[in-house]
Amino acid sequence: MDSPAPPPGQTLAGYLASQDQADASLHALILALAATCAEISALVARGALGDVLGSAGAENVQGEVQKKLDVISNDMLVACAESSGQVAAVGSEELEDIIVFDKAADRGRHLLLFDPLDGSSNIDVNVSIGTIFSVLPAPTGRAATAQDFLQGGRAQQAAGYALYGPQTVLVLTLGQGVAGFTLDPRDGTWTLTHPGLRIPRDTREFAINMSNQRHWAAPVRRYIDEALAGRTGARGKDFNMRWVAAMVADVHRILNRGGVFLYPWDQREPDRAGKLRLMYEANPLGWLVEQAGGAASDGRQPLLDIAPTSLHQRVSVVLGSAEEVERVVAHHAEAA
Ligand code: AFP
Repeated sequence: MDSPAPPPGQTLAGYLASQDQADASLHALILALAATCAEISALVARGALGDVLGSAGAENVQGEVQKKLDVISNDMLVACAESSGQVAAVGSEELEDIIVFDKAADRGRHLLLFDPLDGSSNIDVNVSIGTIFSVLPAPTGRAATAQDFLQGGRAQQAAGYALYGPQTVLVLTLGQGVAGFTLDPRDGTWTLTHPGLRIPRDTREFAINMSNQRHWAAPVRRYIDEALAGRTGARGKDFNMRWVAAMVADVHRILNRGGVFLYPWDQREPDRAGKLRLMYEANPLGWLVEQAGGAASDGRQPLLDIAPTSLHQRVSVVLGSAEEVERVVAHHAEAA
């Protein structure tokens, strides 16, 4: 049973102190991450005035051109993890290899994974972007290795994101439901404004990049065709569509009013499981969605049940309102 939702108006520190799970080092890490996200938010808000827009002139491990803000926010989160003293090692979308803070010692109880700036293509056009993070347990009695990061999504101790939109919000789960906090940019404080977020089981809204339609597998085409057919089709209701091109923003909308998000495998690169990354995008957001009563799948199995094989592993993603995710999974099962 989930704990009853705490009252709105609490500070982040107060909320953490009220949780059943009294893990002081985890709470200290979350407070440190929240403070760094508040700093990133201030940089994002200054935009061109802060000389943070545009390209950094390099590519990341995914072969994507890095934006200045990708690099800046990555460096800020690495520094935050190290100075917090709670983290043994970090992995990031922007770093090919993990960083171990002390190779000679058992330092920090957690492993931290992050996508420092999700939705990079939105930065220069002033559309929502975010930071996603996932916290895993670190090994004890020895320094962490890359292998230690390959833990399934159900091993996460905390997961969350900061969304830099019209408001900056921090949405968090420690495995006891999902809570949302709003940043007051005047003093950098986070206040609980969205306790006990729940995703309705059904919806009339989907999010997918429709320009890839001709490349999708048959079960995904069938699901979207049925939605597009509207009230005279198999679904008997009209659907609306949204696509922000920042998963963190699409997931935030789904956590607040329901919906389903898909970034499926497609046949342009058949050997690639999908576009999105399992460890620092799909797993943390998938856990948040499950904790809010939704479902998260790769079309065949829950995202959180996937046994990871590499840090930058990609995955096909369907998540959001449970009824819709179940339908996509059923279409895949039928096709198989
Ligand atoms: P970037 O961070 O490289 O912009 O990618 C964002 C993202 O991983 C995810 O947040 C979006 O949902 C998805 O890619 C958008 O992809 P398309 O540009 O193919 O629509």
